[in-house]
Amino acid sequence: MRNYFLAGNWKMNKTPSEAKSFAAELKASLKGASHKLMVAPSFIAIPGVAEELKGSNILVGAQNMSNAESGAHTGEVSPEMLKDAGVDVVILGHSERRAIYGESDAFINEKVQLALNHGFEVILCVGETLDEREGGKLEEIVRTQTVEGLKNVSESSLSKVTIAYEPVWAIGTGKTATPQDADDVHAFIRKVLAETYSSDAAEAMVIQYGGSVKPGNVKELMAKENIDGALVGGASLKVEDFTAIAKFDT
Ligand code: G2H
Repeated sequence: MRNYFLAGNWKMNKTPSEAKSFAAELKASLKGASHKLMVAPSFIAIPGVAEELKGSNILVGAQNMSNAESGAHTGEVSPEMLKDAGVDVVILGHSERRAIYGESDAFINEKVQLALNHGFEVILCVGETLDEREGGKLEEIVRTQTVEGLKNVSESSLSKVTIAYEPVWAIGTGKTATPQDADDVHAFIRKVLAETYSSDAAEAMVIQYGGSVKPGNVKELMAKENIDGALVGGASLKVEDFTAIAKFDT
C-alpha cells in the first residue's frame, strides 16, 4: 500500500517573511493530517519556513539544487547549503526548469544522483507538452525523462524518489488532465519502472500528479489506482485550498 504524498510548490511566490507566517498558519491547519506533506518555498525563504515547521508533520522542500558540490557556480545553491537550511526533499526537473532554463535530462540526472548521495528525498518531474502529446510522442518523452532522469540510480535508492507526472499543458492553465488520462500515464510510468528495475520497485513507487490540482478535483484524481499524491502549484498558496487538498478524504 502506497502512502499519499501531497506537496506544495510555491514557485517564485511569497517573500521570506510572508512565507514564514504562511508556514505558521499551515502548521496549525494541517495538524493531524494523515497523508505525507511537504511545502517548497523559494531558496531564500527556506530557513524561516524550516524553523517554523520544525517538529511538525510538514517536510521542507527545495524547488531546485545545483549539480555541483560547491565552488565557482554563481547564483547556484549547493546540497550542503540546503541540508544546513533544513531541507528534506528536492524537486528536480520541473517543466519550468526544463523549458525556461534549458535543463536537459542528463543535467537533471546529475542533480538527482547528487541529491540522493546527500541523503535528500527527490521529486523527479516528468511530462509532455501539448505539441508532444498531439504529435503522438507522449510515451517516448515520458519514458526518456523517467529513464534518463534515474540513470545510475540503484533500486535500493528508489524508495527515496517520487515521480511527479506533470503534463506541461495542464500547469497553471486551469486545464487538468482527466483522472483517467493521468492514471493511464501513471500506469505507463510504472510499466517503464518495472522494465528498468523490477515490478516490486514499480509497485512501491509513489507517483504524484501535478497540473491545476485544486480542492474540487483532488479526490477524484487520488481515487485512481496509480495516482499516489499531488504536486500542487497555484492552489498551495492559500491556506484553505492547500488544507483542503492535504486533508482530502479517500
Ligand atoms: C505544476 C503545478 C505545481 P499548478 O507545475 O508543480 O502547478 O498546480 O499551478 O498547475
